[in-house]
Amino acid sequence: MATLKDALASRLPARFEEIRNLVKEHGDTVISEVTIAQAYGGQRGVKSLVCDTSLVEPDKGLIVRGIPIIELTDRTPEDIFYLLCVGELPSDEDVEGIKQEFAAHCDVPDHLFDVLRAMPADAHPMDMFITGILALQNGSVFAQRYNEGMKKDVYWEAALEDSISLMAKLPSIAAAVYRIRFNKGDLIPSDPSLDMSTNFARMLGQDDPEFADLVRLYLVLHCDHEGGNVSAYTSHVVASALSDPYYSVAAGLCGLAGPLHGLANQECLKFLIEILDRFGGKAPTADELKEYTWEVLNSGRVVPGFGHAVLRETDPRYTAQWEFGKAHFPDDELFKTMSTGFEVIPHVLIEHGKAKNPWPNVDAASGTMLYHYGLTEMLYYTVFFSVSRAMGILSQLITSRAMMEPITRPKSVTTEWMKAQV
Ligand code: HAX
Repeated sequence: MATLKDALASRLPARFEEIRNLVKEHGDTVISEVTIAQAYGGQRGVKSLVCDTSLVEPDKGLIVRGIPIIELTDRTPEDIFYLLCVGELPSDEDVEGIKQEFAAHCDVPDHLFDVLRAMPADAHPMDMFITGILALQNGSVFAQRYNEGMKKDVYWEAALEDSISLMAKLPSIAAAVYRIRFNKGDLIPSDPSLDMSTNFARMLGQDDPEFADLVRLYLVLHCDHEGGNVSAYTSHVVASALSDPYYSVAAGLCGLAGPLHGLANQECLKFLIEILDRFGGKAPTADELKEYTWEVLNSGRVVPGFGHAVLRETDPRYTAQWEFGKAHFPDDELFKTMSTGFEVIPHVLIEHGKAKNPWPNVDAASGTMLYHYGLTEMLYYTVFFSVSRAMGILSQLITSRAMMEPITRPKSVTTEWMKAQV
């Protein structure tokens, strides 16, 4: 069987050498400057971080290992996880290998479900999901082998083992969160003979192949977004302390749970539903929506689903979802509202003059898609996002350990120090 470990083992030494030589020969080359505004402004644009799994180009959006995301929209999460980790798209044999590896690790211990059931009825699904991940930490191979004196050059192997095991279980944990939190009845056991998307859809309680296809697209589109976003960066920092993948992914997902990051998909759907309610369940006209958007801005709120810290064009992940909706449910009122928003809101934001990017991001569309297929519990949407984003976080973590990166420790300075510079 073709394994991810073999694929990585045959490629990593050359990459390691390449990076070692780059640092040895050009380590003193300056790649970025930092201004006072950047230091106080979320380090925007400062280049002091390496991420080889993906890149976000302001005018093109997400590029996964050199391939624009828009060219990957017919792929599966299994393909994408392989691509993120290895750097190349898998062969059929590689895909079979990764499916078998996931199947071998998909069993979730019962105590995890007990933990989820013991949580308060109003616990946020992200709280449950992250708690579920942490409840698996006692099984970390990385933590165990570290305690046994594991050598640095094989950290990546243990990180990979934990990553495969965690990735294999995430759909079951996510589905359990959904069914327990929203009283959907008994849990539906995982069927390891199915692909990840179909299995996840089924465990949520949906047998509609069209929904499974949406799950596939969703998991592909949300997989990674380079290294500096809140969740990836948080995980990177935590993992650099050699905290194992369970701790590191959980830490990153706490960041994804923030309203300016992953929780935005929930906020965005809330916004679209508010609009539909205001207009009696019918999609508003362009003029009505324009007026409504100004009301939101004038009340000091942000327009969810628009803007981005890096992107300066329409997010291709938005476009891919819009095309899915257009093909499958063009007459859905929520979809029509979202489409009108795409026509109107960027122009309002340009006139408003604050947002550097007035175009829609990934979150402007994802809630509408899930809602159409009956997954109406919007509190849940960031969990969906998390299952996908874990692929990016874990592949970045495996790469970091393989490159034997040290602990992250940028230097902070005081405001007095800043004042002394000027
Ligand atoms: N509506 C209203 N105002 C907006 C705005 C929007 N959609 N986007 C940006 N602005 C405002 C900012 O609040 C900021 O105002 P202040 O100067 O008063 O603070 C100003 O425009 C400049 O911000 P920016 O440089 O364009 O944007 P940032 O890099 O600071 O922030 C955000 C990027 C995504 C957080 C921001 O655009 C926003 O809040 N958007 C709405 C929430 C959202 O859709 N988040 C999801 C992003 C995608 C993601 O990461 N998903 O996980």
